[in-house]
Amino acid sequence: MLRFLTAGESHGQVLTAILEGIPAGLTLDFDTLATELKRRQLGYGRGRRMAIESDRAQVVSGVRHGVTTGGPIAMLIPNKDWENWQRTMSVESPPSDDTPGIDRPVVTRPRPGHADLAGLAKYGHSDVRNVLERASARETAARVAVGALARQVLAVVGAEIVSHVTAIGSASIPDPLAVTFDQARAIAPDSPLHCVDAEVERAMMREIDTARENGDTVGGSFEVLARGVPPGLGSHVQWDRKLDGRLAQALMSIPAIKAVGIGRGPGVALLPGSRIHDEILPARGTPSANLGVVRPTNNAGGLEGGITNGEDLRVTAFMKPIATLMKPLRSIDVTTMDNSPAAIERSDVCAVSAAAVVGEAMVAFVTADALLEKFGGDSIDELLANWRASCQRLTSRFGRS
Ligand code: EPS
Repeated sequence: MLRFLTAGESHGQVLTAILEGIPAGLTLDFDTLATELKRRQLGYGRGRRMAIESDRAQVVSGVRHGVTTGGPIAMLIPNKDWENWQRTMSVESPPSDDTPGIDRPVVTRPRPGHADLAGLAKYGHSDVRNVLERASARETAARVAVGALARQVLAVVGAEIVSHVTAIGSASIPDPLAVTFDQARAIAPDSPLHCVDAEVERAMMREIDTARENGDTVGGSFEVLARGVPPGLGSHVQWDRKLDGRLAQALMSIPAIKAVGIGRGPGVALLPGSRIHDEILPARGTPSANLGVVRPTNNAGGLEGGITNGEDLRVTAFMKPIATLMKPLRSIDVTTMDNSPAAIERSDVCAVSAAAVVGEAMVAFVTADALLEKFGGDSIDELLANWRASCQRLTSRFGRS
């Protein structure tokens, strides 16, 4: 079983992730870890915080001489901005006289759409900061570090994950399912919004500009694709083993994600069965054949009955606009319960392209978990031996090439 926890506040000293269940014997690529964290920081519409941070994960356990031991892997991502927040975020009370930074006033005006009001009520706080610091999407940097290691497990069996942004506000690509894995993978790493269509991307940037000019924010959607995922991950036999359910939960847990679609997603409700279900044709020697068959369409997004069917996994997540508005919405002051505009915290106008990188990380984590569940995961050698045996069984049964 693969599992992880994160800890850390947006302006605290450090973000922490503990990942347990990575098999022993995996030679880690630390450059990939750095690259993934960098990718999450990019994107048109991000705020000033990203100019301050240059996220790096320090691996402090579970690895010796570059190779995993099978023990829990702890990673630390320092928050550079903490230097400016040491007094406000001090763990000890009161902060010592020589602690640098300023003492910021308490936050009392909850932002509609953020965790502020519900969190304040639930935990009995009087300062919204006690909620917002942990609810901040800054936490997703730790998830991307986790995902970067999960990807390396998937790479052992040749599985890869990419993403592309499908909509920002009203600017969208017409048919996301028509975008191939290779097209999504070919997007330049420094592209402004990680969209496959340059013209649509310009329209997306205009949506962000308009929102910024209006003191507003804008949401959107992104699709995550996984190629080379072995057939047979997840199971139809019990509700909590269905991989589509597990993926949806993982993506929904990303801040601001309000809906998840598998394959054609909500579009399946609009078309008859004859146009939704992906027909099964004999492969007759087609080199790309999977399970000895060809599927002319992939509306199912690589999952049938909650089990991977060997086609590309395709999952879309829909993100609401960020809750911090420079032209704030109506709210209250929780000290007086009188009308008051919501608080303004430094924030992003749009973070959909960053969320796509987080989405890849969550898909990598869930898929790697399901992979280890099926093939066993104490060591990479064990995983590989079981996976190869499974490939052989499938080849002799279905002629998989
Ligand atoms: C984020 C860091 C945060 C925000 C953003 C994402 O930094 P700060 O609060 O210092 O500007 O930019 O968080 C939110 C959008 C949010 O709603 O909390 C990051 O590292 O991604």
